[in-house]
Parts: sequence; structure tokens; C-alpha cells
Amino acid sequence: MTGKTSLLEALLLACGAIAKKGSAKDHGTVGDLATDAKSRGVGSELSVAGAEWEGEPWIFVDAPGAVEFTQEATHAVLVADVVVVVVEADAVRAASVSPLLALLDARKIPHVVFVNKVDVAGAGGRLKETLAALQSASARPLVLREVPLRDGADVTGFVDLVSERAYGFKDHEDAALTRLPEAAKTEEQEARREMLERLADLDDHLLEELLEDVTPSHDELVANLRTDLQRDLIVDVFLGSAEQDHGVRRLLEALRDEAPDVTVTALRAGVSAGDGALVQSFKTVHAPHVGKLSWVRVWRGEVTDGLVLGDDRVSGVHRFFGAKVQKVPRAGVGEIVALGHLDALHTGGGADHAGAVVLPWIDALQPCVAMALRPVRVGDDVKLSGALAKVVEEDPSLRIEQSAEAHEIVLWAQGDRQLRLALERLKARFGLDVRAEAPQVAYRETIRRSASQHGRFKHQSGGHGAFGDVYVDVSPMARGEGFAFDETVTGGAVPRQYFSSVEKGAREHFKQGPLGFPVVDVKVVLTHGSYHAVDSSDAAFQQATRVALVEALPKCEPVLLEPVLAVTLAAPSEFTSRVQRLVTGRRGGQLQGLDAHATAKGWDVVNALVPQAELRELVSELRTATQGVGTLAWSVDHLREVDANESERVVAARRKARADARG
Ligand SMILES: Nc1nc2c(ncn2[C@@H]2O[C@H](COP(=O)(O)OP(=O)(O)OP(=O)(O)O)[C@@H](O)[C@H]2O)c(=O)[nH]1
Ligand SMILES: [Mg+2]
Repeated sequence: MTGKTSLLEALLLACGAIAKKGSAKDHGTVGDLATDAKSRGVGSELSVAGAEWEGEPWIFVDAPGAVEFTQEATHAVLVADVVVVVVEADAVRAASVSPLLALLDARKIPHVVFVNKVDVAGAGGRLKETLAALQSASARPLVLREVPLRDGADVTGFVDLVSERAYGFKDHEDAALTRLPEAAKTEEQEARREMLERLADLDDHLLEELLEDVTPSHDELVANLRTDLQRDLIVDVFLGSAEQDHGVRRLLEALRDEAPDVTVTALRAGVSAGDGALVQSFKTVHAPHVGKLSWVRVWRGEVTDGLVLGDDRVSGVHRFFGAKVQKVPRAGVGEIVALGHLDALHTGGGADHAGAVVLPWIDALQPCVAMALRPVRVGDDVKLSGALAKVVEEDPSLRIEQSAEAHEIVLWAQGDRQLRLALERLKARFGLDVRAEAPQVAYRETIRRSASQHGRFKHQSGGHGAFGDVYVDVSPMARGEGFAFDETVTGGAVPRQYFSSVEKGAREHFKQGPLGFPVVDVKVVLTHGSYHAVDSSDAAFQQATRVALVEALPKCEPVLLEPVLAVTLAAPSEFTSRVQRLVTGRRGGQLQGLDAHATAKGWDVVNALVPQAELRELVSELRTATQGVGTLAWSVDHLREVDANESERVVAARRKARADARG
């Protein structure tokens, strides 16, 4: 919500691609109209708009900022020539871009920062600390490109540190050249000096000039800025207001002069020189009536309708302007277009005339909240699986899990918002009404005490009868040991061939213990028994074992076990103590440790153990406690005894569900 979509709108206006801006508040902008943003209040999807400015083609990709849509946003970043990171003049919020900056640096993706919303009252007073926070979040030096002109704490214009010209903001108009006020001169000179010093750190010629007090030429300065940006050695910082169109033209000019073009970016993306068209997909959409569309960047050559790419033939080349899609005969190098019916191409994959091309991409994020889905209409199950496969292909940070134990289809996502979006898509695109409920936790049960039990199965019907007779010892084992069977039968009381029948009977019975869940960590020992030469059988001994266990287990103090997850919660360090309290405030939450984040500067990771049943609420609390930016990774760690209260609740709920199912 920092104003990315608003900035796109302002850029399009500055290019002359639109005559009038749509409202960002009502999601009437080019960027938001192209997506489902309207129904959710936040951007959830990429949108693309092409424009022409000063005789050159531009393609802008607007990315969602919410943490749940990071995967989608990251995909756009990977194929971009340059990334504009939009932040607000707010130190705490600015620090939240740290993971993004770390990714950009790891991939050497050129990026600049645009400090937006400087029109907000008092923004000028917060700029200094915002810049400091940004610098602590960035591994690369920030190069401030403009200093604000101020009236008290309000920003009224800026001085461009390259041209040293001062501009005064006017509402919804290009800034007008003004005289640099005396009061701002010292600040301007200090800021320019600092900019030059940072650039001189990276260039010997500039350093010499600086030491000799020679003013570098405008061209030399721009050449340095260009090289340093392209090699991801510096992060330029611009400021302005997307809503008021302040500072937008200057940003556009800087991007024109300094951002790399597609040949440089293609090398960065791992594309080798060669002949013919080569594309890489960064988004896949299954649109009703249209079928599969692959959003691609053309890294090399020219794509024409009907061209063979990978294993398929291009059926339709589409150019975007937000929601408006136009069919074109061809797309040139550097363009971003949607190609129809490239069925074998998946998001992240490349293709040329000879087949699939493997290019560096990024792993799917691990989803952290889950819902069990059930079609409202009976018989829609197969349709649901098919539709879900497509929804997940569109967003690889979703995952489907077919739970055999609970007979559920579980959809895993990055948060409730992304889950809701998936449900909306199932409805809008596939006509599927789906009910979502909390998925079943894989509870287990075990026993606390041992018992010995006799079990006999005797049955006479028609021909020959059935007879099995066993004495078993049942005892608890250590957590994680599962199931064990042994026998200590002497004197052939139970013939050897029935030992495995007893084991089978026990395994079968343990599928559902007295509390209603699979039984684990229990040992069964067959100690004694008797048999009948004619009537005994495998089945009869299995039955006798069950008879014994039905009696035995309730006497052994059965207890409920729940899966406990090892979780890693990541957030800016000012939220760390709050995050720790979230863990300790949760049922069964245990702190394990605290570390600095491996890549995101100024972030911490809190390691903890929490019951799986608490995961969804923990994620939602984490988001609330961290202004929406915290993330969580998890793995199943161990099974733990559930305390009496919770156990009673879970067992009662299970009984009720069983009773309801029986009708
Ligand atoms: N005062 C002020 N408000 C702005 C400015 N730019 C955007 N806004 C407001 O900030 C809110 C969010 O703007 P968007 O452009 O939708 O933000 P976004 O970054 O695209 O948000 P997501 O896509 O959800 O990440 C809207 O209410 C805008 O009106 C600005 O320059 N000044
Ligand atoms: Mg947006």
C-alpha cells in the first residue's frame, strides 16, 4: 500500500499513455483494473502496461506488495531491467523492504528506491530517519539523488543533485524550476558531496577529480550512475508523490538515462547469445474461453504468431495495457507479452525454437496456512481437483495436499487473503462453489501404562467354527518408536503360523484407538494362548487380538498426541519481542532461540515450537503484529502429549464428527 499502483498511474500519465488518472482509492487505476484488487483492497496480482515516451517503448509491471503475494511479485522482479522499490517516508515501514533488497542484491538486479507520499503533512520531518532505516536495510550504499525543499516539516519541492536544479511542486503538475533558496544551499551541497563520494568509492577517475576539487562533468556523472546501477553497486533514492505527480518525471528521466536495456538484462537472466526467439515465462494464467496464457519476456529475437517455441506453437501474441489486451502479429526483443497455448511452458521456464530452455529461477515459497476444501455440489470432486491444479499452476506458492488419512483436499497458502483469492478464482473461472474449513490435524494417541489382557474369539456357524485365543502384554514405547510386536509363547500354545495373525490384528486395531485416532508407540507381546486343530484360522486369531486390545487399551491411560512444528518467524527486529510474546502466548508455544536473519538486514528470526493446530492463528497474529510483513517457515518436528483440557475438546469434537457422519 505504499503507492506502487499509484506510481504506475502517474508514470503512464507522465508518458502521455493516459489522459487522466483513475482513482487509486477506488482501484480505478490501470494497474488495479487489470486485477482482482478491487474485491480485496490490496493488490494481489501483477499487471503490465506498455507505453511510449520520447519515442521509446516502455513496459511497466506493477507488482502486489502484500506479503502473501511475494511469489508473484518476485517473478516480475526476476525479468525486469530495473526495479523501483516504493516506500513511504516512515522509518519502521521502510525497514520492511529488507528481504526484497536482499533478493535484488543476491540476483544483482538493478534497483532504485522511490520514497513516495512526501505530500503527506510532516513527511519532510521523517525523511532523515527513513533514509537511515533504508540504509540499514540495504547491503548496497544508498545514493540520495534529490534533497527536499521544505516548509517546516512539509516537502514543497526538491533539488536534483545531478543538475543542481531546484523544482517546486505544484498540485498535479510537473514541478516548476525555481531558485534554490539560500536556506537549502548548505544541505544541497552536503548531499551532493556525499553522492559524489559514494560514486568515487567505485571509480578512480571520479575520486581523483574529487580530491583535486574538479567538478565532474554532467556526462561523466550520469555515466557513473548508469554503470553503478547496472552492476547493482548502488541504490539511487528518489522522492516524490505518486498521487500529486511530484518527482515522477525526474524518476522517469533517470530510468531512461541509467537503467540497463534488455541485452544487459538477458545476460543477467542467464540467457546465452544465439539465434532466434527465446522467451521466459514469469506468469501463467488459465483464462476462461482463452485457455492457457504464458506471460513472457522476450529475451532474444522476435516472436511471431504461429512460431514454434518449446514443444508448442504460439497461438496468439497479446500486448497489455492493464486490463486491455491487444492481439498483435509479433513482439520484439525486450517486450512483455502473453502467448497463447504454450502448454509445455511453465512459470519460470524458457523456450526457443529448439525446445525447452532451463534458466535460473526461484523456488516456490513454503505455504503456511491450510484449509480443507469441499465442493458444495455433490459430484464436483473431480472438477475441483482439475481446477485446483490450474490455480496452483498460476501461483506456485499455493500447494495442494490430498490427505489420505482424513479424505480431504487441503489447500495450503501464504495466508487467509491468498486462500480467499483462490476460492474466488475457483468460483469465477470454474463455476465451483467450495466450502472451506479447518483441516484435520494428524492427531495420534498412545498409552501411559502397561496391561496384560486375555482375548478369545469363538464362533460357531454352519460348517466348521472359528477359534482364536490370546494373552497379550501391551506396553508404551518411547516417542517416535511406532509399533513393535514380539512373542514369548512356549510349548506351542499358539502355533507359529498365527504369530503374524496377532501382529496383523494389532496393527489393524491400532488404526483407531479408544480416543478415535491412530495408536502409536505401543508394543504388543503375545505371551500365551490356545488353539483348535480345525476351527483356528488367521482371521480368528486377528479377531481374538482385537478382543484383547479393545479391553486392554482403555486400561492403559490412553493419551492424545499432537504434531508439533519447528517454526521460524522472521520480522524486522523492532517487532522481535512482540513476536516472541506471540509464541509464548500460544497454547504449547516454546521459544527455542533467536538469530539475526541470514540475508535480510535488520531482521531477526525467532525459532520456536508450536502445535500444528495453532499454526493458522499464529500466522495471522504474526501478520498483525508486524504491520503485515512477517513470514513463517515450518517443519514437522515431533509428537507431543496434549494437555487434558485440549485433549477433551479434541476427542469430543472427533466423536461428534463421527456421529454426524453416521447421521
Ligand atoms: N498522500 C498520498 N497518498 C498516496 C500516494 N500514492 C498512493 N497513495 C494512497 O495510498 C493508497 C495505496 O495506494 P496504491 O497505489 O494502491 O498502493 P500499492 O502499493 O499499489 O498497494 P498494493 O498493490 O496493495 O501493495 C491509496 O489510498 C492511494 O490513494 C501519494 O503519493 N500520496
Ligand atoms: Mg497495487
